[in-house]
Amino acid sequence: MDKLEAKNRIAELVQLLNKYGHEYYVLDQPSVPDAEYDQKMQELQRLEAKFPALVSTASPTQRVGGEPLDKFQKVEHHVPMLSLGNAFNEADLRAFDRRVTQLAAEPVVYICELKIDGLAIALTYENGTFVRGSTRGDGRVGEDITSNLRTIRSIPLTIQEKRSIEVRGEAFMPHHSFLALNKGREEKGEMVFANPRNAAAGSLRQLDPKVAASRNLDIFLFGYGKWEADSLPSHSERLKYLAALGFKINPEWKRCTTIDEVIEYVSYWSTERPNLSYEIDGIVIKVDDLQQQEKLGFTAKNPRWAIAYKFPATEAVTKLRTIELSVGRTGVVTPTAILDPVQIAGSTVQRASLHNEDLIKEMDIRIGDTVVLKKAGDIIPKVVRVIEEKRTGDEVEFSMPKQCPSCNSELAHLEDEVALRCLNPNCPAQLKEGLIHFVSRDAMNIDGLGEKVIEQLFQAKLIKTIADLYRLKKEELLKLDRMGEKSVQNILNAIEASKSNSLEKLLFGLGIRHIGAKAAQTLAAHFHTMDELCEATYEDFIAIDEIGEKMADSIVQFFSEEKVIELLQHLSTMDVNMTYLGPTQSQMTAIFSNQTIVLTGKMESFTRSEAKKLVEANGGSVTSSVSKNTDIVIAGEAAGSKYKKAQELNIPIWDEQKFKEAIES
Ligand code: 0OW
Repeated sequence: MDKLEAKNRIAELVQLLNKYGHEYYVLDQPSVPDAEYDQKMQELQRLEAKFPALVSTASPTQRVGGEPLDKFQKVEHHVPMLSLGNAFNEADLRAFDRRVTQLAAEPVVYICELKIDGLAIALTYENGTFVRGSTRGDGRVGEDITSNLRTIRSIPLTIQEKRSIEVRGEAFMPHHSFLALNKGREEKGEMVFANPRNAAAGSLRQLDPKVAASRNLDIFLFGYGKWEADSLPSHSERLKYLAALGFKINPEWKRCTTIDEVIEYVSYWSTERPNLSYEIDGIVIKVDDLQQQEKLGFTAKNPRWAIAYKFPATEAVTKLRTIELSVGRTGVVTPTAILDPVQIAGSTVQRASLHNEDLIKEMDIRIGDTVVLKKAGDIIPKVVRVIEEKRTGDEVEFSMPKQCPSCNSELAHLEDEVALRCLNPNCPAQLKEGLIHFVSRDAMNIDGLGEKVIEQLFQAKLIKTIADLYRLKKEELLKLDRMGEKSVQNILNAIEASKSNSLEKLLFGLGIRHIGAKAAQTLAAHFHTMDELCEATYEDFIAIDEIGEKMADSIVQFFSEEKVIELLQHLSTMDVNMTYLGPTQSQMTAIFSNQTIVLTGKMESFTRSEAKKLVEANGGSVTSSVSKNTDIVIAGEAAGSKYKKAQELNIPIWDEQKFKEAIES
């Protein structure tokens, strides 16, 4: 292929891939399968590698930039990025309506929008190409974070008109990304983010765009910044125009002709909010007509033509009874507050992670304290503060033990970590957690071997190492409680089936420090067999883009351990596959990938909407009625007709415990 042909093909691929990206990330309506997108992306990468002079900034291969910055440049906003005045109740909203109507001296129509809880961003396009993105900062001066914003797939690199415009919106982290990010950080003994907003802000303030790219951020645009005058008469027309240009607009906006309608919209989303896959902290109400906006103008800080209704925080007060310690598979010792059960945001909470000793000391949390609880990100219960005035003097200060609660080995802090770790490789808790991890969905996916079964097998000394799983006998399993013939056979079949997994699942299941599912996939796809991996050197690993120094060190050290070499030999003799079988989207997605789930009955640990969110965060979709297309019915207490229908249709029925185990795995 000569240069001209390459130029044409590259232009064609860039246009196609940006179109596919818009369909997938903005409209959520992909028109081609992932495999076709990946194949065209690989063709473009090959052509650009052959003809580097033909690479354009609009190419989707250029989203994750080069070297990390050493600092962010400052950017001045020609049109200040204002904040919003707040309303906290119906009376505030009616007062806002009276003020606006009086000042406008005529009736006004409002546009209501969900108030996305992320961070405000400005995007500048010149001649239709994305050239700069910045944070709001103090409203007048922000930081240039263009390289990080380029990694957000729903931000178009070029728009449908070759015009110059600055648009504004809110970048955010969807719930499922937030949950996955915190889970990974907790496992690595790192500090977790308090809520999706902090996680999004922290991600966009990273100097290395590769980090931002890994955080699955998203954005909704909500208005103009600096623009060449256009004849659009209203804010709602602008929203439609921004969508036509290729921007992602939140679809829930609504035109309200009276303040009563606004109040109705606010009340609807106050209850519907937990069903969203992202965090909102209120509703933004704006006058729709742009001339009326002009007439109303601004105060020093806020537009007079807009207000933010803020939802009341979801908090509750309860007593901290005791602090339990758990030892994770990486040896991290995590303190958990055990609380008097309390209702908060629609579900019963009786546990809340306290993360580490530093936090307990910082907040001076004592056993017996009365504490304020909040649901961060609407899912994770968090101890916000102690109510000291309620102290009686009987409260007991807490200190982390010096010994591991499971094996009594000395606990230690590694390097600069806040987490306290048990370093004993034979610690029963770590071995057990390691087995739970090994059988979990993203690892070897051995259905039926949930936490409770592993616990029993471990206590009965039927398993200690991973290899023992493949030696389990039918009569041994039959001894476990609530284990009938059928369940035992299902487990043995699942163990046998796991031998055919592709290498990346085994690799992730081995629980190598700093090697998550994504890194395992990268390594498997790169080395193809376990032998190649075992023979690879530090240099071989560090040469792979996604593998950093810590990860390379950890892999080399892991494969040099005698017990690992022995384990791999055992697994190989038991015909556990150790070859990369090539990724398919379904192999990489989570528990409920492409499955239809029906929730019924009352669950102890989750509200209906939390359970729905967790199903969606793990690749499934929730429908309200049971049909032949239903894959699983998850039944809490007092499940009614749906339970019966599932039995009639012979659809698998999971109880809450099984759902929890699947999610936690
Ligand atoms: N967070 C939001 C949101 C929104 C702007 C326009 C003029 C003043 C506020 O979803 N939907 N619409 C606006 O409108 N602002 C929003 O968020 C603001 C931006 C700055 C501080 C808040 O994040």
